[in-house]
Amino acid sequence: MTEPRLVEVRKNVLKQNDVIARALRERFREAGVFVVSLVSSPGSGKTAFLEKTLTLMRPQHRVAALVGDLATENDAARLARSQAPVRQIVTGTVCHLEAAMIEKALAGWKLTELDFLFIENVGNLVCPSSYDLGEDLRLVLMSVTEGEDKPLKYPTIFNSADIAIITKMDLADAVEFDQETACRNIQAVRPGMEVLALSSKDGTGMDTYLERLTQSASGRHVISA
Ligand SMILES: Nc1nc2c(ncn2[C@@H]2O[C@H](COP(=O)(O)OP(=O)(O)O)[C@@H](O)[C@H]2O)c(=O)[nH]1
Ligand SMILES: [Mg+2]
Repeated sequence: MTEPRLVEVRKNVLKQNDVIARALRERFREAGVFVVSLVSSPGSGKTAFLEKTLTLMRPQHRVAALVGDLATENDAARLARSQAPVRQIVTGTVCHLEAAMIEKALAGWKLTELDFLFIENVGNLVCPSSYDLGEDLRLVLMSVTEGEDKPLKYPTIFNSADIAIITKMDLADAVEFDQETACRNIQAVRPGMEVLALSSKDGTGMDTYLERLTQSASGRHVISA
């Protein structure tokens, strides 16, 4: 039986994305830039976490960010407070970033002048999982206010990521967040997955995360001290 046409079209789009993502990965590698992407549901704290990351890293590293949203340039304005170069990608009706959007947004940027490039994806726990962006590391965020069961409900996004980040730990007690159950659920869908818990608000856990990040990057590239 022939496959429905819709499936065929989707497969071609994904294949096309993979070709561009592969070229991007090669460009990033040649330029010596370590690329980290962030995925999560809307409101999990991606922008707050990224602003904190850029601010803390900027004294030692050359950092920049791309941020995707369906509408507005609000997040780019928030991230720009870190003084790092930032560009907004407005996707309109598209619920995820694609490799071609990254390629276009990078126009004019000298990648060799960067150590780290961060990409904040559109807030969505479904669509971004299928699209490779050429990144070295993909972080999936879940906040303590979302409930411990999200990994069980959205396993694919956890499977497409390298590290799970539990955010808003400063609110954990107030919402009776059960970290043990959350971690067990993450391990159920992705055995062995690395999990970091932190707060962008009070800075808890940021040191461990930044150390982890620079360690990964130094394993791949020579980075500025
Ligand atoms: N208490 C607390 N609030 C946070 C934290 N991180 C983000 N928020 C708040 O959560 C809301 C959504 O955060 P935002 O960064 O816009 O999430 P995004 O949609 O994933 O980019 C904002 O009101 C933030 O101030 C955190 O670590 N602790
Ligand atoms: Mg955001």
